[in-house]
Amino acid sequence: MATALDFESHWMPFTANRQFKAAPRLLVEAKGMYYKTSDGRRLLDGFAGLWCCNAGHCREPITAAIAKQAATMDYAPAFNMGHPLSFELAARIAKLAPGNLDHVFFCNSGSEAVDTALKIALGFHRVQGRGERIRFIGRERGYHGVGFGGISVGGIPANRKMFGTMLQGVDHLPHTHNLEKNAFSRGQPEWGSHLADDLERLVALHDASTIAAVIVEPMAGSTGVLIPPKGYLQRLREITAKHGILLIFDEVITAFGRMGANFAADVYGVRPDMITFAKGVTSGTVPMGGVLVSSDIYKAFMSGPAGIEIFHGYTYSAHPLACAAGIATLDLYAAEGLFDRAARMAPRLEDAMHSLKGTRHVIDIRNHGLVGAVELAPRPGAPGARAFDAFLKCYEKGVLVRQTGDIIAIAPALIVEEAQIDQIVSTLRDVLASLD
Ligand code: PXG
Repeated sequence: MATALDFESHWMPFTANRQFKAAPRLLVEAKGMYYKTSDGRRLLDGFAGLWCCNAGHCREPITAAIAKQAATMDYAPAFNMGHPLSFELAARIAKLAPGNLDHVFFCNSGSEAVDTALKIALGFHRVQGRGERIRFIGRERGYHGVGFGGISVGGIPANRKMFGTMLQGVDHLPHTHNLEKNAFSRGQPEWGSHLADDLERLVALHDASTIAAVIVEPMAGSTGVLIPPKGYLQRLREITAKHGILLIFDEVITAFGRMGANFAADVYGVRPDMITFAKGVTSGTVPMGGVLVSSDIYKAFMSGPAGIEIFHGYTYSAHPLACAAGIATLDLYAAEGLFDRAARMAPRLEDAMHSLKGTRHVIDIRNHGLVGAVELAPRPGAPGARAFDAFLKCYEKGVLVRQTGDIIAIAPALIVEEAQIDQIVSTLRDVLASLD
């Protein structure tokens, strides 16, 4: 008999450790749309891992490319040396990206991508003699990872309150979530584009000459799937452009097919100056993140003083295994037309999600692309408890969903079948009906 696992040493991230270790939920295998649990149950993955395994789990072309690369060249120094795969992958990503977003800086996670983008913004202004542009504008309910930069521009109180003063000189736009105006919207809500005008107020307060960049998630995933109101992102683009402020889209969740296109920037028809990505670039197989920057930004650095243009980078920037995984992943997305498939399945997910209207506890349903969310009325005095119970019960019934606050989010791999969407939603329906 195998020895019992000792759960003590691993301090788990974003997890109630004591609660989890008292009743662990362990996954041991994955294939396609399914996980297998340590007690031998099959679990339908309604969340693509954590918004990342867009091609489905353990797809052979990707795992084979990783295995081959691991045996061919495990690692190459990231500074002053190169390897061919990083250049190939950067060119491939640039080709997918909108407009003049055509250079890629690689890192290993969404958090690193965000901190990298913020540093590039500061450097961009400085190399052009505008070193006083040092402020960042984020947004309430924004999630930009867990680096000090990311939590500073992010707008999640729990992620910030324990960690002191963070970056100075950061201000926040209001979030766009409003159930009185927009409950049960399908796709982009009608109300709320004017919330972008608050940026003019912040510009008036701080003066444009002090602001480096605005960063937002085009679709805010982590805090409960907040879909941008019609016209909102366009307005942010107009105001930032008018004042010489860079616009960064954090597409860690939305890039690589999640919204039914290459990037959310394509879906919403707005071109930012930088896009951060991670997750889907390798379909979650090997950690990788990156920042896509415009040719203007790249050129500005390349016109600066000779020598190293940016004193930034990671030991594992463009790691060969991640690059091999990335190339194989992009090949697979293209070969199977998975982004188009996501666009085709989106209406099916929309209809299925909205069929939950009227189910017990449900106060809102929202969706865009291959993303859906159900917001529940909180239990009095116990915010988040009802949705966490829903997550646990779905898990017991063989479906993995994601809980954040009183919201249940759904974001299946892009290979999801219609019957699997129906199973996810009908499980959720049964669970909600049975919950206190
Ligand atoms: N930016 C955005 C927009 C994200 O969604 C990050 C940055 C940070 O990425 P890393 O790779 O450093 O974790 C993220 C991550 C959830 C959930 O349940 C979302 C994320 C991670 C884990 C869970 O919504 N997003």
